[in-house]
Amino acid sequence: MLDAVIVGAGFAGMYMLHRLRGLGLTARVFEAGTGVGGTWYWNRYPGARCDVESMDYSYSFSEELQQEWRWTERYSAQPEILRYANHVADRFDLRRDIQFGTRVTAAIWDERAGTWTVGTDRGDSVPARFCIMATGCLSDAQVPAFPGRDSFAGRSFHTGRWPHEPVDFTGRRVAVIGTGSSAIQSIPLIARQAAHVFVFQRTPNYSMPAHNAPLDPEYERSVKGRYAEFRRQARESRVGFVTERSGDSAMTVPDEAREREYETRWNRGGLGFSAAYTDLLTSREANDTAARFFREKIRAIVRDPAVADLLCPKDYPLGTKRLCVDTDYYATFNRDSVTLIDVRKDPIEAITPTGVRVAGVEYAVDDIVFATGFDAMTGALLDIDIRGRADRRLAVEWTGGPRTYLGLAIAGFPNLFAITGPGSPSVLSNMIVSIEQHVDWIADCMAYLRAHRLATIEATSAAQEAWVQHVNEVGHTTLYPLAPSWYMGANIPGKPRVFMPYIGGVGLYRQKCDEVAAKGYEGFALGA
Ligand code: N01
Repeated sequence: MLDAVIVGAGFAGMYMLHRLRGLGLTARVFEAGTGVGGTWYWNRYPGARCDVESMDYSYSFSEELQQEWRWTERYSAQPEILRYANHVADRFDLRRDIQFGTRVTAAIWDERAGTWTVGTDRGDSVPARFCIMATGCLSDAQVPAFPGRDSFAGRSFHTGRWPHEPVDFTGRRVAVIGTGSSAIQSIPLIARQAAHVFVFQRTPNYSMPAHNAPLDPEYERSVKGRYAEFRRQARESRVGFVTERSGDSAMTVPDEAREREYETRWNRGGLGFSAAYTDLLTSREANDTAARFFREKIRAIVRDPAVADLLCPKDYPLGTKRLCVDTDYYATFNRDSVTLIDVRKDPIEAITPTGVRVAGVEYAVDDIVFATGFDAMTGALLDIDIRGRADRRLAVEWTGGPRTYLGLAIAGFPNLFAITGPGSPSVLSNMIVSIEQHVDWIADCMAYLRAHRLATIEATSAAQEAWVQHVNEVGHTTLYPLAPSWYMGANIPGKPRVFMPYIGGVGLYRQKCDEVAAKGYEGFALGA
């Protein structure tokens, strides 16, 4: 009997396997892809790149690994991150316990045996004491049900399911549907090749320049010289990496000083912009100052005023949909070969065999790129038939939105853990920091159970309800719920509108999780 089944061989699943082995526990990982890397295995679209800096976005658990691995750019591109994932898999000999090309379809709790039975699309039926979901928050790719979606006769792609061979767009007419991070990264590169790109935009996004560059060797040396401290600060920070945080309100500084600060941050690039003032994500008035700054930037870059206006976000606060980080996104709309089409007023009517139809006009294309996102945070979990005590189905338990204790565990589902699940900081943080924290917590918990000869651990309903309420309350002290974002489930028709991640901050959240463990797993029922 295995101690654990781990679902997914992305960064979470790989490290989970490594930690369990270190405890002398047995585990098998099931992975739908043919290789490791999760997000970085699937998202191979042109321009795919991390928006967290390379020195931050990497494992910290091995000093040798973090000292020896060399990143080449400030922000790593997908192929390099995938090479890193493969290097980690080889270095720690992970592959022998990973079954690739196998999708987990069911996880059923066997009340009498006190075990999970995990079923796969390959016919496996594997019992294990624990089931650990390392299924990722943005892994369930979605193509909206556009009328005629499957009638298109040309090539079509989803950014999150990109082919493994390079796709050549030279001389082709390409439709890109969506303007989230994936679209914003890929459009400039597709536009360099294509004869024409038609961008179908429903909601414009706020995007920061990346100012990507080769990694400064001096910076690399300095971080490596103090990596332990650098990582400690990241773990205790709000978002899992250290960024210069001001203690001021945007409304208490003079206008010129505020503009200067925004300019400095724009020139620095990246996600640190929202840390410019304490109230950018809590006060609409403060946020408006930053949003105005962005709109002016867009208008200064994009020559055609009508196109610039269409690219300006106006009806939701900056940062409440995930801030994007780009290279030449707005400038790409200065190309004659790029056309922006507003599908807010007139939604896409249909996909036809030869193109995309909007407001009675057909845009004839050879290729369609669906950059239409994911059923975030809950999709990958609910795609699996998960049944806990008394045959309770997770899909039913979560009808009104996800309910977890600490984003890690679910009442009624003993010995089941979710890594970076809804109710934890996950998508609002540097994912690798959050992954390592969850994996370490779960591994420590399993070691504790073994040491105390305990067979099961299960969140109590009371602790779960209190946590759900806390997550909700903290979320609603911010502006986040004002945007129709995937954080709110708003991108999936019919999905409950609940702010899913925990926005209390990575450092504070870690403290809470550690306190729970220190108090003998407070809020959990432990069974012999
Ligand atoms: O997906 P998205 P993504 N008709 O959901 C549009 C991470 N990530 O893959 O905004 C027309 O953001 C939709 O429109 P709207 C990052 O966390 C990180 O781009 O719903 N359009 C939107 O424009 C990110 O947030 C990196 O109105 C439709 C787009 O499709 C997350 O992944 C890179 C539509 C989907 O955007 C997801 O990003 C890439 C419809 N029916 C991704 N349905 C980096 O590290 C949807 N859309 C840099």
